[in-house]
Order: sequence, then C-alpha cells, then structure tokens
Amino acid sequence: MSHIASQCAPTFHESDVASSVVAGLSSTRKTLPCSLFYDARGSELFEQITHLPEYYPTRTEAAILAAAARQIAARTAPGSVLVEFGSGSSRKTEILLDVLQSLAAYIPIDVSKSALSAARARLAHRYPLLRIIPTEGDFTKEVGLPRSFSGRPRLGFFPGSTIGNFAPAEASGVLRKMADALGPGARLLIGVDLLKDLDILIPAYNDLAGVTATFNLNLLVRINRELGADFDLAQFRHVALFNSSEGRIEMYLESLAAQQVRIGALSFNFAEGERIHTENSHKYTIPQFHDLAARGGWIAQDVWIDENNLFSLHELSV
Ligand code: AVJ
Repeated sequence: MSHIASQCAPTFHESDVASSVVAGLSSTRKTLPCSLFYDARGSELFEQITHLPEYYPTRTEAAILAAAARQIAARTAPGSVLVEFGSGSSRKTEILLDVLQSLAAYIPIDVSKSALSAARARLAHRYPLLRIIPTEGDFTKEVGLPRSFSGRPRLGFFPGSTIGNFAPAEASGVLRKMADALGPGARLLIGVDLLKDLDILIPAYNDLAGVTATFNLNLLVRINRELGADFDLAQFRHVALFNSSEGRIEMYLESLAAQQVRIGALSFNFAEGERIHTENSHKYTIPQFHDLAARGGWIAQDVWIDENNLFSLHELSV
C-alpha cells in the first residue's frame, strides 16, 4: 500500500500526531502537517472562515455547483453511485443530492468517524430514501469501495479545492488513486481554486477579523493540549504569502523572538523570525489544471466558472 508523502498527510492516531509534529519541527525548515488543523476547534474555525467576506471559495463553489447541478444530473444515469472524497460535513453534497435521480448509494469517505456519523444523521433525515454508506478512510491511500456496487456508474465528488493542499506531483497521484478507486467509466466533479490577483487572494488567507490567524495558531493550542507542549501563543504570528514561482498561498507561524519550546522531554529552538510552514494552497489556471488531471489519468469533460473568474468546477472522466 503506497502512501503519498505530503505536508498535508492525514494523521489518524495520537502517536501519528506526536511523530509528525516531532519530525516536522526537527527539520531544518520547520513544518507541520495541515491535516492537524482539523481538531474540533479547528473544524469550527474553518467553518467560520467559509463565512468570511474575504474567503470567496466556499460560497463561490456552492453557487457554481447550484448553477451546474441540472446539467450534471442530466448526465448521471439513475442507479449511479456518488462517492465523496474527504466528505467532512457533506454540506455541498446536498446541492447534488437535491437533483440527482435515484442514486444507488452515496458513499462519503472521511478520516473522521464523528464527521461521518453527523453527516449521515443529517442526510438520512433529509433524504429518507437514500442509501448512505459512510466509509472511514484516507483518500490519499488506497480506498476500497464496497464490491456490491461494482457494476454501477460512478460519480466521484471532491469539492473545496482540497486538491490545492497537495504539491502538483502529489496532486496527480491523489487524482490517480481516485481514478483507481472509482474504476473505468467513472466521472469526477472536482472544485479547483483559480489563480487570480493578489489583492483578492491574500485577504482570503489573512482576513481582517483574524479568524484565519486563530485557525493557524490553533495548531499550537492543539499541540500544547495533546502533546503537553508549552508554545506561548503570544510569541508567534500568522503569516500568509503568495509564492508566485510555485503558484500557491503559503501559511506560516512566525516566531516573534528567539525562544525554546518544550514538547514533553524534547525541546526545540526558534530564532526570531523563524517560520513553521503550516499549509500550501495551490491555485491553477484552467489549462494548468487540465494538465494536472491528465497526469492523474483523467480526461477533461466540462468546466464551470463563476462570472468573476474566482473558482472552477471541473467534470473529468477516466
Ligand atoms: C480547505 C484546504 C481548501 O486552502 O483554502 C482556508 C483551507 N486554509 N484558509 C484552503 C484554508 C486557510 C482551505 N482548504
């Protein structure tokens, strides 16, 4: 079973949290996996981010999806299976579930058992006839879908521009894993944030209310709590910048002073101004993403974009 190494590699267990944190902070360029953002408090903060005036991706993608939904439904045969990768709260899925005709099943895949059961409860209430098969798993690894649906047309769903968290080489690997999991004839609906002016891009990751800063700093709160560390939050600040050669937003936690931080029996030294790299969020043009999808084994079928060219929704086929 191969694993895609990533700055954002998911962390399942307590021991994984400890080892990924120690490894990340021991490296010359300090880093922490962005999957660690999503503890209970982090998920709540991310939910707040999605409502910020500066954070356009969530609401723009939802509007694109709503506008494209009938077209998508018309291309989806009755009896299809909808598979969502990293389904989380399954909020945007409702836009599809409202229009897709007689699905054989909805298979949400997520690393969080609690997110899966909360989503199942909400959706079961709203769609009483829908067969929901929550599947605990990590979409960056091999995902086995239930065999009982092998003959069914499959539609994959990967919204939110989560693909942007992966460097291009990893991203094409993730897309290939999805193609393998879904099998021949499958389609994939994937949300991809577009490259755009920095005066829109930067504030989306550095909002006035400071919610993104709190979200970023919450990594240190989590490490203090779960690993018995003594990070002083007042001694770090949130930094978001655009790396134009890589075409991505990068987030960091920057040390405001020379300091030593203890994690259990270990200690880590920070120079003043030294940064911990906490997230990458790649932005693509349409042709760049088509190229990436092709390297992951997918053929571009259709693309929808909002009127302000902020965000894209792609339909791909294998
Ligand atoms: C959920 C990974 C797509 O990169 O825009 C939002 C996460 N980080 N603000 C993104 C995030 C800071 C988000 N993704």
